[in-house]
Amino acid sequence: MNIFGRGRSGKRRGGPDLAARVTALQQVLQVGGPRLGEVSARRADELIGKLSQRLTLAGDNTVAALAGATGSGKSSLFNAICGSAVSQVGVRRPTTSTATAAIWEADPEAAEPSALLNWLAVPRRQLIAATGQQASLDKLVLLDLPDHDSTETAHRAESDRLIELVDVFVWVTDPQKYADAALHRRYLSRLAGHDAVTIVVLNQADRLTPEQLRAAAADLTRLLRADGLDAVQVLPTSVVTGQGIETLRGALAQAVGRRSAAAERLSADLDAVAVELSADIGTGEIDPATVHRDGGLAAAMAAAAGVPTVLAAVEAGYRRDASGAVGWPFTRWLRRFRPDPLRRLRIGRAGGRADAADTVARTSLPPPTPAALTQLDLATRRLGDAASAGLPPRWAAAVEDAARPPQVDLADGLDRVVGEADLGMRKPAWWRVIGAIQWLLAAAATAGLVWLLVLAVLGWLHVPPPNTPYLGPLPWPTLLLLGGAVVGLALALLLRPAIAVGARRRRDRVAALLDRGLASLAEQRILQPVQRVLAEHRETRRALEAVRSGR
Ligand SMILES: Nc1nc2c(ncn2[C@@H]2O[C@H](COP(=O)(O)OP(=O)(O)OP(=O)(O)O)[C@@H](O)[C@H]2O)c(=O)[nH]1
Ligand SMILES: [Mg+2]
Repeated sequence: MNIFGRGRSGKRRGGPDLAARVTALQQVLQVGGPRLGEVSARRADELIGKLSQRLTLAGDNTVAALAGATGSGKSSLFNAICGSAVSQVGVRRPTTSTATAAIWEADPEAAEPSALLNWLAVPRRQLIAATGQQASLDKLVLLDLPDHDSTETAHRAESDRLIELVDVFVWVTDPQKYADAALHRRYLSRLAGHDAVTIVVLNQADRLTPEQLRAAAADLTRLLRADGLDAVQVLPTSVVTGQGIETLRGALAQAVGRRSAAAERLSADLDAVAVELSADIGTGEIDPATVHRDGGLAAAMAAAAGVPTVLAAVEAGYRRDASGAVGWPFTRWLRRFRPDPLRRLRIGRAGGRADAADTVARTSLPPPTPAALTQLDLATRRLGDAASAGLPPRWAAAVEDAARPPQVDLADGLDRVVGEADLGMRKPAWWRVIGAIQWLLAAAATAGLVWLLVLAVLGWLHVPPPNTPYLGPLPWPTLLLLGGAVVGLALALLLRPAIAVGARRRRDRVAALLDRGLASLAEQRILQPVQRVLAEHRETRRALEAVRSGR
């Protein structure tokens, strides 16, 4: 009889790929880190330890354990399978306080698998010759465990410890205790998915009539389904009448013969841990490549960085410099009364740049207003919310944290972008040409003025004036003075629209430059950290997929 569940027994599960699945689980823990739940991560970590130990001890042995409530008949069944009174059966409850191991070995020369037994830490051992009726159990290590419902906490601890380590569980229950809620909650429901390595025995069958036994078995089967053990069948036994003992022996022989119970148990453990971890990881995340600095964030960063103030200063600075270079030389001195807006903000001029060794850019831009900071905060929060859509809480929190770097850092970064930007305040070539023409015109006007003054002084002194040359009807000195002054002034006035166009163009160029600077700041401080968390989530999720057996 195949009591290991429908159609599963022949299928070797979890064998060669176990190592790959363990590696994947290690990757889940490593990449997922603190964003996994503590309990599930600790279980996974313990499982990795157990797996590597059990796999190195693999050998040919299959370890099965008789577990159950006190008085259910574990020791009696153990002795019945061993064929002799190896374990003490008693009327005093509980009877068994330390586990006993029976080891079936056909080869009389073979030593007991001491490494395995030491790992299990079971000191009481009985070697049984696997010959004759016992031959089918060759390589079985059967443990008689203390009860799990004891008044003695040490019994329960020992039972729990070994239940974690064994390959095959034989749950021994009896007509009185099979429905015990603690048994189902604490043990059987945690074995969901371990159907292939679980045997459930309803012992003391002799205490029931055949109808009662059928009803009890059906009831227990229903409870097992509710525990998530979908394929486990209930095996009725009686040590008194011998009912079911051979079937139980056959089931154990089958587990030993398959030689894969250890791998199957570990595989089921991996599946259980994967299910637990999947709650911490979820089913998907948004594509990291779709995380962008949308309009809201770009605008909020620009406002917080004081970009509008900078651009206004750049435009005004250009006008000021231009009128200094190409304006009418006679009114240029007025410029002194107009302060340099860029120098005032300590940006764009040599003095305003942070020197390389200095870690803090020091512009004198007014600090971002509370309203601008609120906008920035809102924009990063929105980005964090959008990027964390569909993630379990710890991952969502990690994404949101990444999207919101400390405000001081961000403000410092914004100031740096503005402070370090090359605002391109070089003087255009045409300024120099026009400037030279202006100087020539001014020089001509000045020469004309001096000439006229000399003529006037000579006239006042009644010294006969030298001949004044004429150009047409106009004397040269007058022509020089008026021509120089009028043409210079006209030139200055005519160039005003050109200066306005130049100022706007420079403003646009600086706007684009600052936008690039802010984009790269957003990239470094916000988008990349968010993308990194999303990429790690994806990596963890994919590693978890590789942990599952795919059954
Ligand atoms: N009628 C009947 N009595 C049984 C059967 N199996 C065991 N018993 C009796 O039940 C009592 C307990 O049996 P044990 O084998 O010591 O039970 P245990 O599960 O090992 O108990 P602990 O060691 O205390 O956990 C003993 O008196 C047995 O004789 C059975 O199939 N039918
Ligand atoms: Mg016992």
